[in-house]
Parts: sequence; structure tokens; C-alpha cells
Amino acid sequence: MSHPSQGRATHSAPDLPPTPLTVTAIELFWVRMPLVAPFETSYGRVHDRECLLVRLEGRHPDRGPVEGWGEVVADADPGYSYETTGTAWHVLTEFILPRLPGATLPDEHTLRATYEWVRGHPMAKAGVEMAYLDARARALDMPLWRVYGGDPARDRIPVGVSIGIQDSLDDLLSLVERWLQRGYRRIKIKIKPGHDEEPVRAIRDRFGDIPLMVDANAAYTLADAPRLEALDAYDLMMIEQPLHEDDLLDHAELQRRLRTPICLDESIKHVHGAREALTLGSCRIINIKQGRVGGPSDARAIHDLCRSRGVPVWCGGMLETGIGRSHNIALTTLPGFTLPGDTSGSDRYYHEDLIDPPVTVNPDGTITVPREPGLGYRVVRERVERYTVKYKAWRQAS
Ligand code: OSB
Ligand code: MG
Repeated sequence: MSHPSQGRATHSAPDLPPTPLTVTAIELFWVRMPLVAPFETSYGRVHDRECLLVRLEGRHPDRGPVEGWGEVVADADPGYSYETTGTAWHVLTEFILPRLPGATLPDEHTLRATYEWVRGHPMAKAGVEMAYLDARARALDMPLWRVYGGDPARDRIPVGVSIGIQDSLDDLLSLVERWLQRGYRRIKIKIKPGHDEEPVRAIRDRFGDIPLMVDANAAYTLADAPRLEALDAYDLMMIEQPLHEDDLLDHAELQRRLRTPICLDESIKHVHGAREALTLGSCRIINIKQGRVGGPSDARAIHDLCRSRGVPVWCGGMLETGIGRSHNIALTTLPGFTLPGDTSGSDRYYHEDLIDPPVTVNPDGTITVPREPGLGYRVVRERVERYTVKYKAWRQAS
């Protein structure tokens, strides 16, 4: 019944003492937060971000009560993946969360063993593992990045920005200019058929040799290969997810025809798929999102695989609130995250983030990794409650 990617340690797993946390309560918040600007991709446009937040309350024999927060990154609509806030709510409330109160969990593998039998629903599971890791970090009085197994030398992580499809080229160019001025280390723009070579050429003409990449969110087919081959002339760092998520063979065929590296996002759902994609030559770079792959442990397994094969990875984003964002910062401290990720400052997404202080980007395009225990940012519960549209809690029977 055991699935090889689940419940197992990986070689870079940090050496931590068992942390016997007894779960005293779990809370689940369905939040809806207005975005500072709508975000448009090849599959649609969002004005608000919906997600679930998991709060795990535990008791440690020595440290007493601790809490941990995680984020379920599924969106309101199944445009990016089949998971939605609604499916995650269903799976978590019916099958995963009710059995946690009262359980004593010394590490994330024992946590994962409680829901290993649930097929699929990686984003739902990831939110729970994130909450546990934050609580574990606080029980150990360690910053979250240490519990992720990060490299202590990576005290700042390089970051880029992902710009949605704009109504006009002028709007796009002024956003590129703004984020370059703020120091972001690379620009990613969203493309779709008919909206690809023109914006890329306009950015190259205006800004020259900046680190630039595009993300198609699976909008093309192999029949469009000539359109994508035309992008080879613009020296892009990579083309992210050009074809259908399940089509590793066509991605391999396309990669043979392109000079530009392909980076896979939606296609990489677990470490086995990552191995298949690398073996087939479907990509040369992988975007790791902990939600998409089932949680921090799975993200680390894919990181380790890529590292052993010399394949660079970077941390993707899902317009996270500060809670998911701080987990992404911790993940990015692993040594294989050599390319700038999509983890931008809080002000790119929200007027008011759920954490204090908000995430900010240094003038050199890095985010400073917090050194305080746990997330390293304070979750402002009053704000979480203000944006909550649905709530459920489970408490240990006393
Ligand atoms: O494909 O990487 C993607 C946002 C939502 C869903 C999918 C994607 C994105 C982004 C934005 O590109 C990343 C971010 O800024 O969080
Ligand atoms: Mg993407």
C-alpha cells in the first residue's frame, strides 16, 4: 500500500531529533483575498485569490503548546489543476483532518502515513504537511528552513517576477520596467498562441539582454512547434510548460527541436514523473511547487533527483499569501534552487498580507531568509479571520 514517493526520507532530509507533537486541534480556513491587480494566464483571469489555510495546534512534552500554519494552494477554479478550494475542502474535512487530533507525530513521515491511503489531491495534503513542519520547527526552536533541510549559507534567495497577460503592450512594458527597477532578477511573462513572439520582441527591443522567460501554461500543441521555434531567436532562459500536462512524449519531441530549454511545471506531479521527464528528455529545468507535488517532502525528493542529475530547479508560485510564501522561501534554501523563483514581495499580490512583516525584496533582487523560529513571520489571526468565508475546526477530546 506504500507509495514510493510517500512517507519516506530522502537523502538530504535534515537530521532532526524526533519531535513528539500531540495534535490538540486543527483549524481550516477558506479565505478569499482581493489581488492588487487581476492575474491573467492562458487559461483565465483571477481577481481574488481563494485558498485554504491549515492551522495545526500541538503540544510538545518539553516546549508545551505550539502552532503551525500551512496553505493549500488550489485555486477557486480547476484551470491550473483539477484541484480547487472546494475539492481540497472536501478531501480535508471528510478524510484527512478529522483523524489528526489526539495523534502524536514525531516527524512528517508519521503525519504523511495517516493520509497515505488517500489518492491524489496533492495540494490538500501539502497544506497539512506545511502546517506540521512549521509547528515542528517552533517546537525545535528552529527556523523553518532548517526543518526543510536548507543550506545555512543561503541566507538570501534570488527571486524573479511573473507578469500576467496584459491588455496592451504598453502596460506590459511599464510593468517590466517597474519590476526591473525594484531589482527582480528575472522577468517571466505569460504567453498563449497569438500572444507570444510580439511581446517577447517588444521586451527585448526595449530592455535588451535581461534574464527573460515565458510561461504558456500548456496552451500549445506540437502542431504549434514553428511558433515556439521562432522564440529560439530571443535567447530566453526557458519556455515553461508549452504543451499539455500529460504529454511528456510531445515535450521530448519539442525539446529536440528547440535550442531554448523547456521547463516543466504542470507536468511534474511527483518524483516518478520527474524521473520519466528527465529520462525522456522532456525538459532541462523543473519548476518545483510544493502544493502541486504533494508537500515539502515530495518537493525535496524532486529537488534531490534533479540535483543528482545536474538539472537546475526553481521554486514556482501560486499567488500565495504570506503563509505559503514563507514556506516557499524556506524550500528555496535547498542547494539545488539555483535559478530565481516566482516568490515575489507581498505587495505584488496583496495590499495587506496575512503576515507581519510582509515579505519584501531587497534592491539586489533577493529575499532575506528569516532566522526566527518557524515561519519567521507572525501570522495575523485577525486578518485571517477577516478574509475567511468558511471555517471548520477539530479538537482533541479531553
Ligand atoms: O504557472 O506558474 C504558474 C500563478 C498561478 C498559477 C500558476 C502559475 C502562476 C504564476 C505566478 O506564474 C507565480 C506567482 O507569482 O506566485
Ligand atoms: Mg507555470
